[in-house]
Amino acid sequence: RRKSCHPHPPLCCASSPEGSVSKAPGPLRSSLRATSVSKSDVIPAGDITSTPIPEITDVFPELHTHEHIHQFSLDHPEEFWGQLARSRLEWQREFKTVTAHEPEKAIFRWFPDGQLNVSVNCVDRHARHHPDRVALLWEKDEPGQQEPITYRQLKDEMCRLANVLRASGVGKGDRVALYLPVSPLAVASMLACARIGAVHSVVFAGFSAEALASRIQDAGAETVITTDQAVRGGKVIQLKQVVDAAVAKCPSVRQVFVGTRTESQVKMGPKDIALDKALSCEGTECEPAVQDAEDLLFLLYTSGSTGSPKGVAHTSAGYLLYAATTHKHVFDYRDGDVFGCVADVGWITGHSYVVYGPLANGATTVLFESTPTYPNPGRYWETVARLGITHFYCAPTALRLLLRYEDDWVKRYDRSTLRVLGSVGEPLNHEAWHWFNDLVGEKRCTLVDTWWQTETGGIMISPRPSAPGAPVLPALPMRPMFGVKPVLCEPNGGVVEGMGVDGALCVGSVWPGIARTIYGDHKRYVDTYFSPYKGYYFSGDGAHRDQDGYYHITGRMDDVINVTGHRLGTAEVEDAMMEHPDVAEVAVVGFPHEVKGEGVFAFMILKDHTHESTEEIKNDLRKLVRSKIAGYAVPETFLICPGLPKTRSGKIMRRILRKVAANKPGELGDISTLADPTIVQSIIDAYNENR
Ligand code: 6R9
Repeated sequence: RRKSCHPHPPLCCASSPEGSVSKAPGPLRSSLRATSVSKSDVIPAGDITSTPIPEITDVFPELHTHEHIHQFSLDHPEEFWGQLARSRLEWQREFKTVTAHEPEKAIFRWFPDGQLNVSVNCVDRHARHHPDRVALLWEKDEPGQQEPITYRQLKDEMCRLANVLRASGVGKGDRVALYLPVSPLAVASMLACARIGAVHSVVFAGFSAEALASRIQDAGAETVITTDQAVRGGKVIQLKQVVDAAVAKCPSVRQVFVGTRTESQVKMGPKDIALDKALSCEGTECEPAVQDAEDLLFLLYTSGSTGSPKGVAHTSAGYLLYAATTHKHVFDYRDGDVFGCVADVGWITGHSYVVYGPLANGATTVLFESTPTYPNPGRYWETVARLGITHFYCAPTALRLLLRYEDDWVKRYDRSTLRVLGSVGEPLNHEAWHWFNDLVGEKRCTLVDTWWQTETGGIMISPRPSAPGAPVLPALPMRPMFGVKPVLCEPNGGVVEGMGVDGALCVGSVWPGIARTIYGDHKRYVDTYFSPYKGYYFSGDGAHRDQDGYYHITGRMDDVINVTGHRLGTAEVEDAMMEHPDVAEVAVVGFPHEVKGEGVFAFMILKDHTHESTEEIKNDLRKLVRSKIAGYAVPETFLICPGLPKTRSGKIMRRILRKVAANKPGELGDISTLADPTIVQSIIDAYNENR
């Protein structure tokens, strides 16, 4: 079926005949070759020819202060975002209308009559102005190895890949599942989808075959892109094998493109296509699809409190504008900076601040494939020194892990290039804030604790942007972004006014980055985000507004827990555990964990007729959760109890279990509404015996 042709040296992957993977040369696939690139090779100094992105005060010179601009963005969202969209994005057809929302149906439309292609905005226009500027700096898992990819190279590779997809029948609106390591191939694949109007669904390459399969099925994806293997922290992960197992359960899949990361021999089946060979047949020009502003750009699956993970759907222009604007103004990005966000591309942080935000702004963005402690706890800071990183954006869980090691792991590396530090994913506690700010940033960098969600598309609350010189306080995200109006609500739906108050964190404005729906289930979107508090978007988090009007996040209000920055629905873990034949009932809660933020704690009742030893059962359960979801979802503790605390209507009172799991039996509160209050003491006894 496929053309046979002379192999170009492809950028991403090796060409591979059926059944094996050959060793074609190519800059991006020299994965195991040591490349020593000096700092001067990778820093894009001297090639900055385009006009830098204006500061917000230059865009709105008639508004004199930050406060005025923020207020203007809330009072006149159409003028505010319209002006930014016109000046910062390249349109195929200019929009006339800025918004056409139907709030009562939770339908939001930004720039509905405008047309643009996201890949042109992220690549072509920069390749036109500064083709030799480094777009991607791939920090590979193998210590000391990096590969710079220029905008010209990225454009060529993206186009080749887009041509491969098009030639294979992938068209506008088709969903493509990406199961890939953090690599230029992952970025090129996302952009190639955008180029032809296909919708990518990146699945974090740590998810199990079953989790991948359910995401492929929900999206109805017919095409998958993966690699032979992945390497992370020196360990090999059998990506292709996981995909094989997933695809076996997905009849919708008709083709799997297999790129190369490690040059291992992988078995190729009838649906598998060697990506390098396919790429070598295609040229480096690819006409971009004409895309409506509201055409889908991607789906990203995330956990909710009930049911299966939901496909959060983002569209093109609004998402891109919001990712680019927040990247510029929260991080004070300037031309020539080297932006280091170490998130995996499988999470929203990777989408918005590794790929779309930085590339829309023509930045040099780092792709970090490794872990914070490989080969040692100095990895992050050694990378900062070697690549000349100016912005370092990571998760609190990594900071809490690293601060346990000697300060020398930080101090021995030159961090003088750093200007801005950022944190995302979970609350940043004081100890980690000070370690990051004082030791890593030497108290001279700006540290932004950024609060946002998969559903918000980009940063919503963060110390910057703000008035010049405005204070940054430890361990809270502080201030709303332009266009964002935080609202705190009471359980009865009323709005909590004033300062020094707590409530459910809602948003009372419509910003361009808001997710438009849950794929295939708009009702669930409405029910989850717009029904709890009428007229507002509900985040699922609680917050405190302090005396100065700054926001503190108090944590999730639903049954979602946050383990090492990964969102996990307790119901997902319970569902997986219930598949064990010896488990009668189970309730999973989160508990405070020093490094992970939250750990998973499982209370369970076993069936009477169990023959296996309880240790065997626990081992089986670990395997089960790992295979159904992922390693991070495996409970730290399995506690066998005689019963669970239930109300008379049979609802498990999780707040009691949370207190037990946190070892705070003195703070149980009122337990009189339980059907059997005596059960609580027997659970506490079981907990104490288990310690
Ligand atoms: C970007 C991202 C979203 C949930 C969110 C909240 C928690 C994120 C936070 C934070 C406290 C911060 N969260 N940032 N909590 N302070 N700065 O993480 O998206 O994976 O969808 O998670 O993460 O609970 O609701 P996502």
